[in-house]
Amino acid sequence: MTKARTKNTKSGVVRMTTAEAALGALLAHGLDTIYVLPGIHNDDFFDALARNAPKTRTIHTRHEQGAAYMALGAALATGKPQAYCVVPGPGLLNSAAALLTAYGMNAPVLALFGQIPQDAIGREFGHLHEIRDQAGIITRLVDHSARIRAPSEAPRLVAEAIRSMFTGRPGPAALECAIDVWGRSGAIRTVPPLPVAASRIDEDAIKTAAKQLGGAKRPLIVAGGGALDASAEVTALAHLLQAPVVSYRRGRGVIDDRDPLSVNLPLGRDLWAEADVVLAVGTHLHYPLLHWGYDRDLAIVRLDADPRAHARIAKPKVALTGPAAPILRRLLDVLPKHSARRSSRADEMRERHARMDERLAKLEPQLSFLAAIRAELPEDGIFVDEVTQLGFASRLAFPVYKPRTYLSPGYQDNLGYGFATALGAQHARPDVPVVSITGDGGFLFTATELATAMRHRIPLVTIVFNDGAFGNVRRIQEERYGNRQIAGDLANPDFVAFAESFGAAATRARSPAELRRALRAAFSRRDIPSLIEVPVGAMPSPWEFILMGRVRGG
Ligand SMILES: Cc1ncc(C[n+]2csc(CCOP(=O)(O)OP(=O)(O)O)c2C)c(N)n1
Ligand SMILES: [Mg+2]
Repeated sequence: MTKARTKNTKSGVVRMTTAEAALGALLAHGLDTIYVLPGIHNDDFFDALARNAPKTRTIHTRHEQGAAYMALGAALATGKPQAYCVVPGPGLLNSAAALLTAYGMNAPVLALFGQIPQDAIGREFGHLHEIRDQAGIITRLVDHSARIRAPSEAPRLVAEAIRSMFTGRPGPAALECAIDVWGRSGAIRTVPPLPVAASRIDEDAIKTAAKQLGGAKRPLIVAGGGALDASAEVTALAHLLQAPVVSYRRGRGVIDDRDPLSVNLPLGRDLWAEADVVLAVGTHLHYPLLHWGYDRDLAIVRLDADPRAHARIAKPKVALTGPAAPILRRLLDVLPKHSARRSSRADEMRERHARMDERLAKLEPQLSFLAAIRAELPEDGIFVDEVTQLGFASRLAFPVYKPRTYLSPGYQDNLGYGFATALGAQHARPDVPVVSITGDGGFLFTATELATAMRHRIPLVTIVFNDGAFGNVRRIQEERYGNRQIAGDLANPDFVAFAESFGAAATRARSPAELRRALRAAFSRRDIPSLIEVPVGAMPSPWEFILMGRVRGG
């Protein structure tokens, strides 16, 4: 920490402010980047950032949701903890949709919230940005939260917050600190990063799981976001068992889509109907259990980091609790004893894929635009999905090759998440191109963060598919409500002129071939953001391939 403020007292103990102690603890955890929007409650923390400028990177946004979504994107793209810092009350609430999304996506995002003066908390004096029961609100958004009440508490509370992000159900954490506490000095004893307790592997459950899976005639694997760090293990199990792996949104990329065993949601449903044993890895099993159904003939082996998750919808035959990779490695050790050699299902799967591709072919122009993006985006480039027609189709048909190269909002599916999340991903991974696809509706949720991309030179490439509408809403009203249109048509800016007014590079592409050319130029630009507007009309509905009916359990 800076010499100006810190003073050695006795060994291992130094005198510094709460802000300096908290920042020192973040740095000790390798967390050197903070996405922020400043304000008086956090001025002392920002001064600590300024004093430590060479060691820290402070990325300021134009709205708190931008800061929180950027931290989310950075966390998703790297798998490492990322932090954001905003003022209390309105600042917290402005960031809340992103924090909620981080919770849904199990993303290690640390939120640092300011607070009104410590002694005034809960007394409703009408302090600037006061909100009733801020701590209570936070506890509804994240599993782990605390208030730093004194300088000496800061290192331990930061270390505990970061450990919590990787303990049990992974996910975000939050710390509050009052305006008059950040700058208070005290004797600080630093706390080294706290080890995440290794979870004990339940050998009995592993053996039962191995027997179930080994004896399965039609095994199926369902991979969710909890399998992202177990790609090699899931793929090895799939090969050993000749079990197809179904993934959708968060689990995309766990298995390489060039592997014939990788299947999309509708093909996964066909296979679910036939399956006798399912291995579910890090997934809510929402669509399979709630939409497709289950019965006694289906044995479910369920692996989840959160013991509360297993039996929420249906009790599994076998429950494995803990992080996916070590548990699956153990399963891979034991399984050969219980499983016969199986013949390859590659030909069968290729045929099934071909038939499914024929059904999906009606999703045009979505598929051709997605093919154009895939053709230009390098293998380890990152694609950031949105709640838009191209996004829905991408979840079914955009080939993904590696984990963390396809970022999708999961069950929150919140419109407007994409652009700022992609900015964070591109900021955290400057070594690979990142492409954000958005509708005209979703883009304008955070489009002002183009200013942030310019200020911090983030070379994100954004494609805005502009149909002049909340297209999804419009189509639902057309199909289900006698075409009584309400609240769906949009008055848009000229997106090219809009982006150029920030200093970004911008162009229009009217066909997949034009999009490829525009993308090539955009990916070669590594100093400023690029926007490509693609004017489109109404597109065919993807919902018959997503919201599908029951195939089991009557
Ligand atoms: C936070 C949030 N608000 C509202 C919705 C409901 N919603 C889903 S899709 C959509 C319209 C999307 O419009 P656009 O981004 O232009 O994409 P398009 O469907 O036109 O391709 C809306 C309003 C949502 N998913 N999330
Ligand atoms: Mg639209």
